[in-house]
Amino acid sequence: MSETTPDLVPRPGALRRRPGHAQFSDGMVIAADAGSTGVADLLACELGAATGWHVEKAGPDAGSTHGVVRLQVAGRSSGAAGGSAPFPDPAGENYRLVADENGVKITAPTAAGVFYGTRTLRQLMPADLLRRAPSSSRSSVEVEAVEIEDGPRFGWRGMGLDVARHFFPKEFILKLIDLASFHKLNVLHLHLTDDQGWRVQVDRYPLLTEVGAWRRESPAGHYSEHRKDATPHGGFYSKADLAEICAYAARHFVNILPEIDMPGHMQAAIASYPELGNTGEKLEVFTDWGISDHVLNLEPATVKFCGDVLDEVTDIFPGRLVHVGGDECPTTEWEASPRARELMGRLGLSEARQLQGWFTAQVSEVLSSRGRQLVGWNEVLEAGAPAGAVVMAWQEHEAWDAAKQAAQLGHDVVMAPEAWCYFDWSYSDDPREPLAIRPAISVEKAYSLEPMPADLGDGLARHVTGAQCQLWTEYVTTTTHAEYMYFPRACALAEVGWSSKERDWPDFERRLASHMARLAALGVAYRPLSGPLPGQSRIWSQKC
Ligand code: TNX
Repeated sequence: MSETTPDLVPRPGALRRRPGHAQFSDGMVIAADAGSTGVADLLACELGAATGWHVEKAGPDAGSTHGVVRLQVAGRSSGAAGGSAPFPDPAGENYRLVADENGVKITAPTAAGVFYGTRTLRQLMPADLLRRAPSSSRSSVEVEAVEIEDGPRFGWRGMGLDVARHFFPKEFILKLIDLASFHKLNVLHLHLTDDQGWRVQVDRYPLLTEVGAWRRESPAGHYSEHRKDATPHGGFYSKADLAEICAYAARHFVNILPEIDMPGHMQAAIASYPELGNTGEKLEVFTDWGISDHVLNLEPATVKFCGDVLDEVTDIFPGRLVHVGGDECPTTEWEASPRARELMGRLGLSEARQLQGWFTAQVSEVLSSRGRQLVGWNEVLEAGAPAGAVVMAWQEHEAWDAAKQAAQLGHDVVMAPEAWCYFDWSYSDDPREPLAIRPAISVEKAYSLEPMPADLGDGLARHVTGAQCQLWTEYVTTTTHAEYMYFPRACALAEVGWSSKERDWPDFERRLASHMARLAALGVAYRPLSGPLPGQSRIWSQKC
C-alpha cells in the first residue's frame, strides 16, 4: 500500500483516508439487509474459506466484538437496473464504503453496487485473503480506515472469450467469472461457434455437437507456415453446463453474452448439416485459421434452422442480448449461387452484400419475438443493421467511424477496437513472447484506450455503452496461456471501463505492481510486467 492511496484496481472515484482501522477476527459478522443477502452469502464463503474463521451472517442490526461488515441496499439509482434493461445501469452499480473503528459499511442503490463494494473490500484486505484456504494462521485482519465513493463510468465492461477455435473447460469459464467480477467487469461474451467448432448443445440438431464440435487437426505454428498438428481437438458445453455458468455469473453480477456467429463463420454447422451450405459439398469442420468461404445458404429452411437454434439459445441464456456475429462473411458463394441470385432479384437487391442485411433482419425478428435484442460486429452496419441492434465496433481502422455511424443511426455501441482490445495479439515483440497472431498490445497500450470516439455529435455519447476486450484463441490452446494473454491487460481494460476518463500510467503501473500479489493469490498465470517467465515463453512450442 502506498502512503496516499491503497493500490486499488480499478481506481475508485473518490477516496479519503481516515485515522485508525477496522478490525476483524474469528466470529466476525456480516450484517446484511434483505437486498444484500446474496452478496453476504458470497462474502461470508470467501472470507470464511480464506481465514478458516467462523464468519457469521446476520440481520442488519447485528453487532459483534469480532468486527462487522454491514451491507445495505439504500438510496435510489437513476435508471432501471437489471431486469429488462439491455445494459447494466452504471448508476445502480455505485457504492459507498466506509471503514472505521466500527467496522466496514457498504451501501449502494442495488445489490450489484453492494457487490462491487465487497470487491473493493477484498482488495483492502491482505492478498492472502483471496485464497481458498488459509495460507497462514491469523488471529485478526485490519482494514485501514477509509471512505470511498465509487461507481463506473460505463455500464458495459466486457471480456470476450473465443471457445470455438479452442475449447476451454467449464471450470475455466467459472474462474474467468471470478476474475472478471473481481475487477468489476460485468459482461462475459462467449464466442460459442465458428468455422472451427460448435460448442453449444442444441437438442433439435444433435449433429452440431456430435460432428461440429470436433475437428480432425489444427494448424501448428503460425498459420502462414501451413503446417498441421495431426491432433484432433474439440468439446462442447451441455445445457446443464451453460445453466451452471449463467447462474454462477448472475451470483457475481456478470451478464453472459452468447454469440452464435452467422451467416459466415458457420463451416462447423455446415459440416454437420450439409444442406445448410451453398454447394452441397461434404465439408469437414474447418482445420485452418482465417475465414472460410463456406457460408450459410439463404433458403427458408436455413433461416428456420437459425431461428430454432436461437430459440434454444434464448432458453439457456437469460440476458436480453444475443450476439449473432455477422463479421467477415464472404459473399463469393452467394454470387455463384443461382438460388441466392434469384433471392436478390425477388428482394430487389443489387449487391450480394445486401443479402446479409436481409438475413440479419430475419434473425433479428426471431430475437424480437422472444423479447431479445440483437448484437452484431460492426460489419452488420454495411448491409443495414436492424433497428435496435447493438453494434460491437472492432476493426482497426473502421471501428471509430463505425461507432459514430452506429450512434448517429441510434444504435448502442460497445467499443472493442482491435489495436487496444484484442488480447490475442502479443504483449511485445520480444522473441520470448509465446507465438501470437500479431504484435503487439502492451499493458500501457491497453490502458490508453479512450472508448468515447472523438467528435461524436451532441447527445450521442449515451450510445457508447462501454468497452470490451477479446481473447481469440487460434493460438491459445491452454488455460494458463489464456490467463497470460488476459492478465494484466484485462486489469487495464477494467480501469478504462470503470474509472474516470483521466489516465495516469505511472500511477496505474505502481498499483498494478501490488495488484500482482492479488493475481498470484487468485492463482492467475499472469504475465509479469518485466516479460514472460521461461515456462511462459514455451507455452506455444509445447504444442508444435
Ligand atoms: C477477427 S473480430 C475476427 C476473429 C478472429 C480475430 C483474430 C471478429 C469479429 N472476427 O474471427 O479470431 O480477428 O484476431
